[in-house]
Amino acid sequence: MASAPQLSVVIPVYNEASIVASAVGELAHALDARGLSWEMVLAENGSRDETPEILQRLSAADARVRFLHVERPNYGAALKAGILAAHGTLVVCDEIDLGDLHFYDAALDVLKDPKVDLVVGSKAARGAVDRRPMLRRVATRVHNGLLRLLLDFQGTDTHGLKAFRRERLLPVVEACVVDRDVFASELVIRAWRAGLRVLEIPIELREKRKPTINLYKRVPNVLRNVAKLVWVVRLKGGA
Ligand SMILES: Nc1nc2c(ncn2[C@@H]2O[C@H](COP(=O)(O)OP(=O)(O)O)[C@@H](O)[C@H]2O)c(=O)[nH]1
Ligand SMILES: [Mg+2]
Repeated sequence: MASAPQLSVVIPVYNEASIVASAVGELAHALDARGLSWEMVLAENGSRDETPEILQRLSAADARVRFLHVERPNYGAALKAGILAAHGTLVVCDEIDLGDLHFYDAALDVLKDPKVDLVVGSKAARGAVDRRPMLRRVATRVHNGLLRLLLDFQGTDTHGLKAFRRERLLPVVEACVVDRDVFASELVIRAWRAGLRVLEIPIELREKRKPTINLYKRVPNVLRNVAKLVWVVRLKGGA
């Protein structure tokens, strides 16, 4: 790579053949329109559909689109690998069904303030709009309530859109111990506990397709990883 881009967009991708090409195309177009130098790191793992082939094709057509492939389906591991592979001064963590340019604009604006390290797009902050089904909205509240209760989390959301200064967050990312869904929570909680300046901004959540992962199937793993986090961060004092 000639020089580091201003922005790396990191997106975990899993079985997204129906939307991945259009989502990447729309995002590339929008980033170009903003006059930014950028790269996209698409961290795919374990897909059983055409997603890897589509990503291969997209990255062959545009060197700024990078494709990371590992075998195990694991959202957190993919996100972490993507962040560690990113080169940009700033990083936006996005999801392939979101691509919310309002968040990019607002977060990059907030990050002009050199004192801010991490911006979290919250689906549950005052002013946010969340049109997902009731059960998923409740799950977000319960998850974040648990984090508040067990880990002194002070915010309203940890999962989903984030933007940060790569160099400031790298040690935090490297310290993270859990994977799957809870990695995203660990990243935000550790950043905050490490004294980094974290700001939340409300988002309007619109998914480009229906959720793919069954909510109930995620619960045992989330609980196990939250318990592990409580053990490592609070009881072992590994903050
Ligand atoms: N690499 C990878 N990406 C995943 C995995 N599960 C979900 N994703 C991606 O993570 C993002 C969010 O997934 P989604 O199904 O919308 O879950 P939600 O965050 O609960 O809405 C999308 O870009 C998915 O393609 C996984 O096991 N591995
Ligand atoms: Mg989604």
